[in-house]
Amino acid sequence: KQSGTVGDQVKHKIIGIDPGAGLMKATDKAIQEYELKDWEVVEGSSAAMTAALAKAYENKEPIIVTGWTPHWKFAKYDLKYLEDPKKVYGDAEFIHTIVRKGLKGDHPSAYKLLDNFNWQPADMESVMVAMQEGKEPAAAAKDWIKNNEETVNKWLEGISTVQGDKITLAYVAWDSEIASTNVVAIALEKLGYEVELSQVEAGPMWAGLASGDADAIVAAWLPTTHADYYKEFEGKFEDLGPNLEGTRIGLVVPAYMDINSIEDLNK
Ligand code: PBE
Repeated sequence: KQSGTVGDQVKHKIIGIDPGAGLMKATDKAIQEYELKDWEVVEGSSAAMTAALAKAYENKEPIIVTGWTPHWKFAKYDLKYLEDPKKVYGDAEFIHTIVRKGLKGDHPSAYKLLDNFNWQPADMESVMVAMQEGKEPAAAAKDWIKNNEETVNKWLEGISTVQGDKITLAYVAWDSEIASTNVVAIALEKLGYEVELSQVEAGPMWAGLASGDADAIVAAWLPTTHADYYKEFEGKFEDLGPNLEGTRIGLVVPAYMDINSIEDLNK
């Protein structure tokens, strides 16, 4: 049994991810709203966060991370979201596909495929689990596409093929978006596109889409997580709507920890 308050046990640290993530902005807000005065959100990356979680979990040590669903960590570990009575992290939301202005005229086939792209949280999670188990993202995506022919054929149905036209997809190295972006890239390749994957930070991802440097993203968490970016660039992109429904963000802890709510962090 751990002694001291939860804050003492984890040295008043919440293990965060990349600073541009909406989840990080929401966590800063949570610190304010729940008056977590001497708490610190540690900036890092998705990979650093999951490494810290793995290490703590192996040793049954306490840890608090910024987390989201869909994510392989819920398949691998027994975890729970801390309750958020003030709803700082919003409700369940959607992931949207967003394209640059003019894509429809320039690359109608890619536009149609991107508009059709739609899958379930369990699909995304299965690609993430395969990646986590050591598969290269492209190979994990290929396997998923092979095993889900019916779904993929629906995305591709009736769309004319092209001959090596170039499409750039921007994304952030969040495990969920590595999965989705690789799957869409392979679907585009089936149509004959040559796809470049451009890994950037969240701000540059949105800015690149608005400026036309990137053709599309499948990584827009809305209406809450990326609300600021959406507002900042609104009018400079085309929103094709949700490609996945049922995401969640928040503070996540191992189930063996004896706390249930963000409010408990103040005790
Ligand atoms: N995430 C994963 C991102 C969106 C996708 C929840 C880490 C974010 O917080 O911006």
